Amino acid sequence: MTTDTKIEVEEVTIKPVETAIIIVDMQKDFCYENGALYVGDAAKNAIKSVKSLLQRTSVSQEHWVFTQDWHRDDDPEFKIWPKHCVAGTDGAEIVDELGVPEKSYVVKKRRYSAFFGTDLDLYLRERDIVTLIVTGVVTNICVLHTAADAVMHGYAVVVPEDCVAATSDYEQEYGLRHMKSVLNAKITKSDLIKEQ
Ligand code: VGL
Repeated sequence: MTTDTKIEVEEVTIKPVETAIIIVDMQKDFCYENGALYVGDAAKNAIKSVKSLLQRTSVSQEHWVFTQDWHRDDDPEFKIWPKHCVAGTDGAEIVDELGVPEKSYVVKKRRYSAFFGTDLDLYLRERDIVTLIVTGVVTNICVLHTAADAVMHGYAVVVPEDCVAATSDYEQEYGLRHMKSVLNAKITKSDLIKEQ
């Protein structure tokens, strides 16, 4: 499975000082083969792409936001999905490859959207952020719902397709298509993101 889709990608120019990078749920339960809800090989490619995006961006580490799905043991979401990302478990840890910098912000969330029941909007507004580069897993689930809430809150959303992953090409594509056509997100590739 590849992360390439038939969706037309566009070059995007961002202003680093007013941009945040959201790294959604890059956790062991989703990204490692022995994880409780493994996304598949596409997640490994996404880790590499996110890592290299973070290495070359001049967006401040303070504006890198790592989200963690962080469930109670009896979370009602487990009626939909197998148990995953239970608070405090190893599977809920962010993948070792990314190494969360001290200055970065970690948002623990119980629902698909990183805005729901968290102070993410407040954190971003206090820093005058207007654009979010949304990356991570799963494209059609937490990435999509976070992107949707971001747009509802008035942020411009950019999604580099190589930095997001889903369990099938179909889901990758419909997630991206929805973000593009319904949310007006800019769909790009990480090497097509230019800085002003
Ligand atoms: C997710 C399924 C269940 C995600 C979270 O991170 O996209 N997917 N919980």
